[in-house]
Amino acid sequence: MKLVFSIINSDDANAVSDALTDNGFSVTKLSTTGGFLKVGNTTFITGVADDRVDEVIKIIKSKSNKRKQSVPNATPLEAEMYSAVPFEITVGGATVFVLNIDRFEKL
Ligand code: 2BA
Repeated sequence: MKLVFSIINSDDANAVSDALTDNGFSVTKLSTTGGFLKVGNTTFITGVADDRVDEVIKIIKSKSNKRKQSVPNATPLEAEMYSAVPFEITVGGATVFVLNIDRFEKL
């Protein structure tokens, strides 16, 4: 069994959650915050049989969109001066970690 952690844009959270549950996967949703942008994102935890991991990843991928995001530029130009020109980064669709589960029990 594996534990799939997927960090996705909160705008895609409902679509991912619905698609996973519709396909019979149990999902736990966590409200999380990215360390770089310091804005909210959503992390899903899914416990899944080894042979269904690819199916989970395929569903997450199909529902998570890549987006361009503007970030304020804090690059120092000279002493006490900073560039005001924002730069653009690509965020998403999903950051996925797959971990082994040593033991799984429902008590
Ligand atoms: P954030 O840390 O807020 O990062 C948001 C986006 O900012 C990232 O998108 C990436 O495009 C950019 N970014 C992050 N760190 C950067 C840096 N040091 N320099 C320049 N740009 C940077 P994604 O890669 O799609 O990541 C989305 C969110 O997934 C992240 O939000 C973070 O919450 C999580 N994440 C991504 N990689 C991770 C990792 N290796 N470990 C833990 N969480 C991760």
